[in-house]
Amino acid sequence: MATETPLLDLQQPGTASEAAPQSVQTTTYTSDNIKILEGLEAVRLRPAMYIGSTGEQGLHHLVYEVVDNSVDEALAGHATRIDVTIHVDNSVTVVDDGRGIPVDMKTLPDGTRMAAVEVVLTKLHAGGKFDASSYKVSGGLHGVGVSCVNALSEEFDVEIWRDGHTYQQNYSKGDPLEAVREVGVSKKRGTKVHFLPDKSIFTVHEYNYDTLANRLRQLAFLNKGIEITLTDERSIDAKGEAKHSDFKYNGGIA
Ligand code: 0RA
Repeated sequence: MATETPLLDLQQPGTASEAAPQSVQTTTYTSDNIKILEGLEAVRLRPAMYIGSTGEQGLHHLVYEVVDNSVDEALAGHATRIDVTIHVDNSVTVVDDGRGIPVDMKTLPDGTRMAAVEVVLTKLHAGGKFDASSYKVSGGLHGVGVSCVNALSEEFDVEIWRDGHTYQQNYSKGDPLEAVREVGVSKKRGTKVHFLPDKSIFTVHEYNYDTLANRLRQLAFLNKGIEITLTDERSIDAKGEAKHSDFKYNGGIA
């Protein structure tokens, strides 16, 4: 069983525990060891504050937000490919072959216990570093986090392949429908996110293939070596073929 990392880590920076008199509290809290976690209510109340707009740009921003998490996992050296699919209902799936979002149990500052993936998907992280500092910005509207996508989705499903197991959890409008559960074994590694943007929030409900393709091409160019694909199941033709793009830029001289 993995060692638990507290979400509220009350360290005493600059104080050697041996030197400090037992009865004297010298604790200094810095922004570095306090992780402020807020719920997603604010995101549904003021979506534009988090994703820029509730129009066409905001709708597409949801995809960029999810893909950025996978790009970060690739930049950390753990993922090699990212596959994006637009489904017939304009829901989107993003799959990567990274380590998989951790599923170990965490204790929140209020004592609630929750799987790490549920913390990632239901809490806004502000005012401090998140564990493993894996939530970096990779362009655009400053990685507001995949939890915002969850908050603004009618359906949001995550599947994780990690340590020989498959884990799943489903959400609606940011609320979990059940706890994270192990649903089987797997030799794969990685994360799949499937989401259906909430039609009551967005004023545009159809994804534009070229808009997504242009952004994914740009990400593949900026992050050489990562393979990023886009498949459009809305466009399946008589031969059963969907529109598809495959982006991969290698380092050397092409
Ligand atoms: C936090 C910690 C670790 C991985 C991730 C998050 C992670 C997040 C996403 C989102 C999409 N794909 C992702 N893949 C990984 C690493 C923890 C560890 O294994 O040590």
